[in-house]
Amino acid sequence: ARMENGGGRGALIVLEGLDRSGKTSQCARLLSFLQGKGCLAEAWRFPDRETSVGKMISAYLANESQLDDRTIHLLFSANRWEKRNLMESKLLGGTTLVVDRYSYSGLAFSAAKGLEIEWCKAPEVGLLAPDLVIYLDVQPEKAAERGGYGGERYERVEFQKRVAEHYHSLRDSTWKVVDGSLPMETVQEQLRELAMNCISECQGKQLTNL
Ligand code: DGP
Ligand code: NA
Ligand code: NA
Repeated sequence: ARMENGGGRGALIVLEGLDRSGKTSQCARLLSFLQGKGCLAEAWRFPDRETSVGKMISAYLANESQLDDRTIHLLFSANRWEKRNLMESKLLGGTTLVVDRYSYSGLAFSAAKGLEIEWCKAPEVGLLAPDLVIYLDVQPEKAAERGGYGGERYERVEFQKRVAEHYHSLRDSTWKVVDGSLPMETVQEQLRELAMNCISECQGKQLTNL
């Protein structure tokens, strides 16, 4: 049966976690599940490397360019700002967005470099607040054993350990922590349940800002 949203808004669902925590594949699976249920849904990701700001970020991550820590922080934030209006109109139009990384990545990664958390938060204020943040919890050492690790700037175990500590301190009531070391299917089942509950619960709630 088609999942009716009664003309209501879509949910803003964010997945966060360390590099190689499994976010990207879980987002893709969650999207097909939701679409299979007849739910209007799209998968998004940040950084969005397609925009001109995103291309600067991508070059930085590939170590092809050097940027001051605050400068790259603001570019990551700008990359979310340039998508804010489209995001809002999709959500208000009833589309649920499953987003691979968001402002919490901005805070956790930049704070792990030593930037002050309050300074890091400032440019995120006014972006849309997620209805649900799912944190895929994987030990930094375990994540490092997964394929493809080590290709980009931040993919070093010592650094990811600091990122994990900052993520930990950011958790609030909208966060659900899922053990990302469980089998892929088990993780997916938990994500499906969290997402379905969130989609029905957000109907009566206003979209708000961070
Ligand atoms: P991904 O495309 O999901 O692998 O992300 C690329 C890398 O950039 C990853 O190491 C996480 C990091 N990252 C994502 N968003 C931000 C952000 O807003 N600020 C900083 N400093 N790093 C970020
Ligand atoms: Na990565
Ligand atoms: Na990813």
